[in-house]
Amino acid sequence: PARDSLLNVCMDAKHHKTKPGPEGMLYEQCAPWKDNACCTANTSLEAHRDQSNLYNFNWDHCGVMPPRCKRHFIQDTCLYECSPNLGPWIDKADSSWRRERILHVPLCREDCEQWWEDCKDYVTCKENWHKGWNWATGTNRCPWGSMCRPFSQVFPRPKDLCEKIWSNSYRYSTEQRGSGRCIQMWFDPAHGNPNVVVAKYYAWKKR
Ligand code: FOL
Repeated sequence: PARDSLLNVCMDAKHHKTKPGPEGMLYEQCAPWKDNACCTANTSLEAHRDQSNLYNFNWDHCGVMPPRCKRHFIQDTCLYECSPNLGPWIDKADSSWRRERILHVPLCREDCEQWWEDCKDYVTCKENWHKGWNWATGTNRCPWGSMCRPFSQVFPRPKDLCEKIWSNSYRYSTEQRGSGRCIQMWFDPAHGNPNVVVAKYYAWKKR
């Protein structure tokens, strides 16, 4: 595809807008994207709720997820739903709930490592959180026969967490925050969105 078609775009998925644009207000952790976003204000609010109506996903499937861990999942949801800078990694998805997905987005090492550090004492029963849950009650519960184990066992290294949890949405990048070579889940919008230049770099590098 033309390289420009990889920039400033939204994936064709469950809650994404068709095109990015400004949103007057985005909720808390999603606010960094408010000047140009693929999410609506309502999606940004739902991203902060337990059992949100986005995917009816229950973070607390093995007991209550501590807030310092949950904030990373909220931030991941904000990036996934709101970022207009993931175009170089949009891929076809063969699933019932979205036509496109992201694949191998190079996540900055510090963002991945902090996510793992803050979640390593929490527990889960699954390595891939996209598939294989028991949805009989309307929300995801651990499938029969799976056991709740510490994150540090299910995901021995930060790379395992970031890559495996959402079916390779992310690739663990050894590049650092601020390098312009990796996508940041966390950023201070006072200095603009650092992922704009990262998308440009990979749009020219790819294909
Ligand atoms: N964050 C990132 N970075 N990438 C993502 O792809 C992503 N996806 C979600 C949330 N954050 C993300 C969406 N999460 C199901 C489970 C999780 C989910 C969306 C949907 C679900 O319904 N799973 C069914 C299978 C459905 C199907 O594939 O048709 C299951 O078997 O559990």
